[in-house]
Amino acid sequence: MISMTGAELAIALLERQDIRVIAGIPGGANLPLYDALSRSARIRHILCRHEQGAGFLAQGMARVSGKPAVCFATSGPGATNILTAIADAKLDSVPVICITGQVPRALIGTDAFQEVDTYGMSIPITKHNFLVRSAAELLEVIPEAFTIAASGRPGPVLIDIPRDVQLERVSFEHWPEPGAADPAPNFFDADLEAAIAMINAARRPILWVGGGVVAAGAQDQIRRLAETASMPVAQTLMGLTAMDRDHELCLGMLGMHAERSTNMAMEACDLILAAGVRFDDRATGRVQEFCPQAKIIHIDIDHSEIDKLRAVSVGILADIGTTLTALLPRVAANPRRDWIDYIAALKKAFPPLAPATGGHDTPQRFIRRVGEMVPPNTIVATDVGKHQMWTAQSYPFTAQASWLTSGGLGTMGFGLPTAIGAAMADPERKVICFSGDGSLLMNIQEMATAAEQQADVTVILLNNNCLGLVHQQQELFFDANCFSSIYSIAVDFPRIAQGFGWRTWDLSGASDPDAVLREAMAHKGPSLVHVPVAREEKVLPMVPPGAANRVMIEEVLNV
Ligand SMILES: Cc1ncc(C[n+]2csc(CCOP(=O)(O)OP(=O)(O)O)c2C)c(N)n1
Repeated sequence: MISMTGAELAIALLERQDIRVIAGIPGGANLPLYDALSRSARIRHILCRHEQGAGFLAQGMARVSGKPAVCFATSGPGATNILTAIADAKLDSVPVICITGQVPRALIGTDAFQEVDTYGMSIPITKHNFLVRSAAELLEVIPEAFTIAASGRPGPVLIDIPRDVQLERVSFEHWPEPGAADPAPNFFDADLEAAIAMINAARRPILWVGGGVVAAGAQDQIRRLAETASMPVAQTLMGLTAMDRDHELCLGMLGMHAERSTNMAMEACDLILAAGVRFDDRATGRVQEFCPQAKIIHIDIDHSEIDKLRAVSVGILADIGTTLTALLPRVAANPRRDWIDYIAALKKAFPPLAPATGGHDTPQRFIRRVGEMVPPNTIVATDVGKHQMWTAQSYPFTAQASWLTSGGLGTMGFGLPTAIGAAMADPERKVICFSGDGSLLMNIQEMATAAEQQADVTVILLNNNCLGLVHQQQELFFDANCFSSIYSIAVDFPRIAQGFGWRTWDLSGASDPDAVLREAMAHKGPSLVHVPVAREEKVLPMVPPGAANRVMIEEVLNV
């Protein structure tokens, strides 16, 4: 008979799930868990400075490893602080297991100190959640949480454990099996047949790839299908590492901040093979007017995505890699000269705004320059704003890179803690984080965590001293009434970073910015590169929110 407390059992079950790192912050309601964690020989704890930071650290670990990662928070404010990172994980399908402490069972519902209904609040922002009623339940709940988080379309699971359950003794005979992902559903042969026939018959097909391709690791099959069938590839924000950006068939990102030629190619296509995408409005524009001439084949692991926003001709509920592997040998090689020439003509008529080479004269060319200096498998994180969109447009992504961005929720403050988590999960790879001054301030306290862990993370701060993307929308859509988007003090970010023990470089006025950047990129350990950016620099093109993708703004006179 095995006997231990609920807290010891929870930690032992996490060890059996092969968890090596947990990010979190202790408090009254999860102290028994922390006490048990202190005795774990296998799990290292990363003490964050804010629970949102812990949630994003776990996201960084999960996004890079593809496996569930764990974060801890106490009840009440600890739990509410971490919820943003959990909602973010839900929208971007990231397998995070969040374990919160709760007030003792007898006090639940009494407005006890630091009591909030974490279970209730987390229902709509998790894939699943549990309120544990006894220590014995943990034997089922913890493995099941891992199964749910990793199966099908991944997502966050929250486990709320009352303090007295953590202290309760439990005896049991056998350890449960660790939770693992269920096998993916298989496609129906008839659907595959239909998809093959449609691809072979199409005259102007496009492959539209999203985060699901990256999660499935199906980049190789995507490239082979594109090359065999001469299908140009359009990417969602989450799918930017589904294919090398510099591949001749890659059209880059579609939608709100796409090249005009990419959105026009979508407009003209007669077939879309949509793989691992969710028809997000930032990608489709006004969805009723999206690709008006196209039939749609949709491959996705989540049945609720198929036919959700647009009726499709063929929906395939299966793993993308398995489906494409079965489909590939039956797709006819076809040069589709007319279609490829048409797209080349579009690119000539509407030359790309994304730079072909790096430099220091615009933020886009600067971002490309950074990409030219770092290895192709670099982990690239961003915050949210113009700098994020410039990175999406201009960074030379490869299929070996990892791209960590808050796509669905668009959470400022995502970048730094997620980049730290990425560095923890894969210390061998270079991790860079493009951030904005507004976003960096939202989780800047995690600089202390990075310094403590000596995380090899370089934050590249594109500082325009304003809430840039909001400022741009006010300029374009609110008659340049730039209310509350410009900061009136200039924060000295290098000094602040130095105060946290970071190495810093400043490109303001640098006579040889390439040399400074090269030195910064060669550095190991937490570091900041400060890059001043003019407020007037815009993210263009831009489709106005709610408009069809063909309505693109390409030039704006600065006001
Ligand atoms: C938590 C949060 N609050 C507000 C917003 C709305 N928002 C979107 S972009 C943006 C400005 C971002 O500014 P900054 O980080 O400096 O980046 P920039 O656009 O200047 O590159 C704001 C306020 C958001 N996305 N997330």
